[in-house]
Amino acid sequence: MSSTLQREDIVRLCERVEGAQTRARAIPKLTDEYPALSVADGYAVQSELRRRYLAQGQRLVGWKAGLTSKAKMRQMGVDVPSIGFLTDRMARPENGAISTGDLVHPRVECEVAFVMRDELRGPGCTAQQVLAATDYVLPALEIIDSRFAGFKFDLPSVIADNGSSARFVGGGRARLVDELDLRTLGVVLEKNGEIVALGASAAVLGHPAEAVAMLVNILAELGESLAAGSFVMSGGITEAVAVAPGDNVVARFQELGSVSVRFTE
Ligand code: OOG
Ligand code: MG
Repeated sequence: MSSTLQREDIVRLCERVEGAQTRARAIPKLTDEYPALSVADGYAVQSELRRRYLAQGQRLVGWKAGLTSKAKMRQMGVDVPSIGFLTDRMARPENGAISTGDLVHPRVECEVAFVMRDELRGPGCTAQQVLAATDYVLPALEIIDSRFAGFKFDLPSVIADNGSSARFVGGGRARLVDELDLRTLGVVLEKNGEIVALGASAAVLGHPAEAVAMLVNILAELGESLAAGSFVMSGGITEAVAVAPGDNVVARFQELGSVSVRFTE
């Protein structure tokens, strides 16, 4: 993927996104100032952000696919999937408290997460290859937090903002992929004891492993591979649900158990 941005523009946009992420301040979407920003430009900014965070001592632990279900695409008005990176700084324990003070306007998504046993490298990666390279799957909650005002963006802007990545929580029961039909897992998302969303895993590109294959193929375009041991989120099955301090959220997955978090100031 080749960006047409000058190096100084990449750095400038990256600093803007990094500032919004670390100060939890909303900024206008990047295309307001750079209307010609392309998907490749978005990934150039995201790669610079990853380079900076790793240089600051954060550890890359995996990747996330986003906008992989119709529910998510409809909610966000974007119809092309994207990827982002995950670092140890974003990981939170199951049943833990997540502070909202350092987030802009958090939303929660329920996802199937994959932990990779073998490295995968595109192009041409298939869902079959993903399943063969997977150590196990587990249920996960992703807390997304767009740094763009009103949670409104377009594809290049959200990619530059690392796919709205903020926090993630793995939990429930780890399972081997050959013990499950990963297309038909039902999930119920509850907030404060009430069902706020429900769906089935096939909502994610027909099969969540397809989202991981897509991610590996985008990584190849960025000159990267998916390392063994990576934690990979395959994308929200339902629309994302806004959360506030005091909220308790639990995602109950068929076969995979449940994963929960609560939110504080
Ligand atoms: C982009 C991130 C989407 C998912 O699972 O679809 C995402 C956004 O909606 O802010 O993480
Ligand atoms: Mg997500």
